[in-house]
Amino acid sequence: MRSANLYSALSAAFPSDLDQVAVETDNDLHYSWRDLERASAMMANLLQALELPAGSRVAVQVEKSVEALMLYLATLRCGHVFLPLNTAYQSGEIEYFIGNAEPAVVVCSPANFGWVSKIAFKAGTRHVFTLGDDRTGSLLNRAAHHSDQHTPVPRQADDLAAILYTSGTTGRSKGAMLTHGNLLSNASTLKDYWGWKPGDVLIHALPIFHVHGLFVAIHGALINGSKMIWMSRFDPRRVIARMPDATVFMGVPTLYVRMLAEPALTREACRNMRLFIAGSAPLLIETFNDWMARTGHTILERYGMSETVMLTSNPYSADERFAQQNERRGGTVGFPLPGVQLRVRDDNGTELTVGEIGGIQVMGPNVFKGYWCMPEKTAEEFTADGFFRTGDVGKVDERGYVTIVGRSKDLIISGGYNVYPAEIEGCINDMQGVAESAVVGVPHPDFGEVGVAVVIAKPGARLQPQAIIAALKARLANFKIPKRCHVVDELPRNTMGKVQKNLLREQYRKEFT
Ligand code: MCA
Ligand code: AMP
Repeated sequence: MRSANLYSALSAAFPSDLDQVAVETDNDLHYSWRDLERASAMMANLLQALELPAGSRVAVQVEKSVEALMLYLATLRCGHVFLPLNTAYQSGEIEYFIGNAEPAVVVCSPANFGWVSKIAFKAGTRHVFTLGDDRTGSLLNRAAHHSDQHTPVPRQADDLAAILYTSGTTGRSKGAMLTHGNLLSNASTLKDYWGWKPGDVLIHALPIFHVHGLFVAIHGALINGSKMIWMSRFDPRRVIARMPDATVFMGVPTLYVRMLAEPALTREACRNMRLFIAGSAPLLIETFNDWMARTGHTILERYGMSETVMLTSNPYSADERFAQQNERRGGTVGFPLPGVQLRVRDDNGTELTVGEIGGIQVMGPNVFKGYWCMPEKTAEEFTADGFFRTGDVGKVDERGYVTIVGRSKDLIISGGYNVYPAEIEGCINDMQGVAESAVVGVPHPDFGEVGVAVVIAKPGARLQPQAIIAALKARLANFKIPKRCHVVDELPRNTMGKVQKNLLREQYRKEFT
């Protein structure tokens, strides 16, 4: 049977002239397609020499670099499972992920080797390598001794390629298991849907430990043999300065908001650009309209999840004849992608019709295999007839455009990162003198939404909001920290005694706007 290894499909799309530039970095390094191929082969040979069991996890918490991208490709090549981790995660968070996923290999930044290796060895990981963002570290030193020729290990479409941790609808983080088939089908669909063409150049300014930067952006460029202008971090001025050399940009709404604040963002600056894509969080209609007015470009908004990769997208429709019937509509996330079935159901599971609001359920070749080692959780999130419950609430209009109107899951999306109030509340409730807490998301001009913590003290205890924030910073990734904390006498409750978060959201709605 033909191998479905994702790397084979991606590399088949590399240009025939492998000496062309594949990645150009912001510190002016140029990597050719041959460099990607050979360096990832050396890393794959290193991983294979470790003689790990099939399906071993390779957990990676490193700063963004082209070598980190090569490590992802190497993991695919040798058929292991890539497990990327946000660089903001602190030791308690890393301990949970490593304990849960039991990776055979952990790769971390040289500066974090002390604490990460301690956690990894304690959890039974045998191999811990380092990888810096300046081409340093034991991973590269060791890979240098291996051959630069490597044949990708045959994989079936159903074999795991990656695990991405997400909290799904409730509770502790769950590892969403994505297969080679999930990722390849989505990448191929998006290549056609977004009209990728020869000569396209992508500005890559997103982190590479989540679906958006790692899969949507990188696969998009690789499967089209397109060059990437690679930015180690997002800087609005640098992105705008490079637009004349590029054609495609992808970002979370915060990136668009920040670029709009730059006077350099003009029609002229965007003259060469073909497509601006947004997702991961709701794009405000003001941002959509302002972008159109300033640049002449209509942002294409799409919607997806870690569990499903991309689900819906506004149309690309470069063909002007269709522009009127098939336009990109602000405030909507477009149509289900080809191959994706999407339906809206009420709480009783009854199918809703045009314009009615309910839970969004999906099915398709892109939908994940389940949560790592959590068969019950997986079963809970699927309907009897095999649809995945997204936890997003939305509607479909008469023309088929999908609009997300909210979420049934208690989730805050801040600057494109997911923050689970239950996790933050758990940390606050553990603090001395705290009786109870509630964390709610409120509008924020830069991050779209941010958390506000509302805390009640135990009788006789005196709590300082700043001390609560400082204590959280020591335990959690920085983007999860509530941007404000209020100590109050009581929380609003319903007759069942449950905290009414909707009232808190309303009360603090204008905190930042
Ligand atoms: C940084 N900070 C944040 C966030 N990022 N606070 C809330 N939300 C955030 N997202 C805070 C830090 O805690 C810090 O606060 C201060 O801002 C400066 O941190 P720094 O790292 O320098 O910030 P930055 O470089 O300006 O980063 C902002 C950013 C970044 C560029 C918007 O958050 C980002 O790259 N977001 C993209 C996330 C993404 O790729 N999401 C895709 C997920 P202090 O100084 O107080 O410590 S994939 C997904 O959702 C699905 C599947 C999909 O559909 O794509
Ligand atoms: P993640 O768990 O990081 O994969 O985040 C997935 C969630 O991000 C989805 O379930 C949605 O709630 C949200 N999301 C992604 N894209 C959009 C979008 N374009 N509009 C609104 N919400 C989005």
